[in-house]
Amino acid sequence: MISRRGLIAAAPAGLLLAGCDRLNRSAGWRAMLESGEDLHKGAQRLLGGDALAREFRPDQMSPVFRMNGNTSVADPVYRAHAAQGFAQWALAVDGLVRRPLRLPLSALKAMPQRRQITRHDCVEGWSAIGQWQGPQLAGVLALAGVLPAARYAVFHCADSFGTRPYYESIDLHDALHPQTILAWAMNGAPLSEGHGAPLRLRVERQLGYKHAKFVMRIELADSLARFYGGKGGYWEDAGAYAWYAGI
Ligand SMILES: Nc1nc2c(c(=O)[nH]1)N[C@H]1C(S)=C(S)[C@@H](COP(=O)(O)O)O[C@H]1N2
Ligand SMILES: [Mo]
Repeated sequence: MISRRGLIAAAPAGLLLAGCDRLNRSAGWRAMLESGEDLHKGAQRLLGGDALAREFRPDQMSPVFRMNGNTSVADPVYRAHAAQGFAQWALAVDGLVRRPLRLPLSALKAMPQRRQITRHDCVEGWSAIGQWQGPQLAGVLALAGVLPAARYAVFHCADSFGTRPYYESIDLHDALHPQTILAWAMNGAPLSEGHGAPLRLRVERQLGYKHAKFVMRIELADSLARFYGGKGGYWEDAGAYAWYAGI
């Protein structure tokens, strides 16, 4: 179980609490946060004692951060949202959760924010240092109330290669890591489409392909077997890269 106090205590320096007061004034949100009782005990233990990826100073940020993989999305539903600046868009959080959620960008922005300057390492042999901002995935999962049977968070993306949608997955250990965030901003501005607007995963201790862009839906699951090729991600199913891409 993750209490709200536990979440904040576990968050390293740099966590921005600006959005917190506003959130606290809303009784509904507060009740949801305080009833984040559902995350199982093992998860809380992991949240506390895990190594952090290195963080960098602003002057170390790369002047150019390359875009890779899909840099635009053809899906008509996505295009309609993009045309409205994602004002009507909402992230779905469902599967093995007590309270399926639909979180608009405004709600994600109103949650406590984490801002981190990290190095992105692509398996193709390039790296870039950039700043990312968004709520911790742990906070979003606490709102939804992860059921004890859940073992993985599966990220469904809006883009595809041919007919195969991009998707990724991580286990709860990484999902609850303090540097695992749902970034809506990069280098101080809302995400560009190329970098994954409106929302992308940052899972800082794994390689680039795990950092799902264009995230539309997060599904909690007990197994990866029933998703697409069953290996937990687009590149994993293609036999190209491993599911666990720790660096
Ligand atoms: N939805 C989606 N996410 C994705 C990809 C993609 O093609 N589609 N490419 C991955 C790869 S291989 C990398 S290196 C990074 C690139 O992120 P960037 O374009 O912001 O540099 O996104 C990852 N996430
Ligand atoms: Mo990559």
